[in-house]
Amino acid sequence: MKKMYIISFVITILLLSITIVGANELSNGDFEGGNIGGWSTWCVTGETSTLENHTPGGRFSAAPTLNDANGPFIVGGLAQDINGVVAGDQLSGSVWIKTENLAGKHGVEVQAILKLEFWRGGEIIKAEEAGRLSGTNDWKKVKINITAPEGTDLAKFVLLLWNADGAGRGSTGKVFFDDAELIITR
Ligand SMILES: [Ca+2]
Repeated sequence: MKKMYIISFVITILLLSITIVGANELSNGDFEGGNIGGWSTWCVTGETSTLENHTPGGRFSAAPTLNDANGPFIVGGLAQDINGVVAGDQLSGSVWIKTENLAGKHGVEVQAILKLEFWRGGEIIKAEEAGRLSGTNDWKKVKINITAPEGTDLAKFVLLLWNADGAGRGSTGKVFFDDAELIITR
């Protein structure tokens, strides 16, 4: 019996040493705090919305809008810094996005994007995007799977609003983000 315990213990240690899959690295990724606590924002209002028939689940989602319809801001978003990410870490990021008549002025698009950035010494060294939704879309889950590059000292999880044309400033319509998740496997 003792031998069996030892064998199962050794097997458990081996399995743990092969892959360690973490929990969601994001705080308030489902926005069920009824606010955007845990997220930093730039160039957007940070309102949250209560939604009926909410496909991903829960009551609240983030509903940012570019915060100056006539001003110079053509990008904005919500972000979280993820410390402790090192080269070779496997990052799996996802978020649900819904858009309603999301558009820019003068017919240009405003796009809702999931973006993962890797930083070294205060500069972006690698980034990947998914989504790029504009117009009207029902809830859609977008995902990014990516490996942290050499030199990474910080990762950022970004929910981005991006206007395709600087001349078409401002935006109309709505975008909703919900159930943001970042899992790190190392
Ligand atoms: Ca939610």
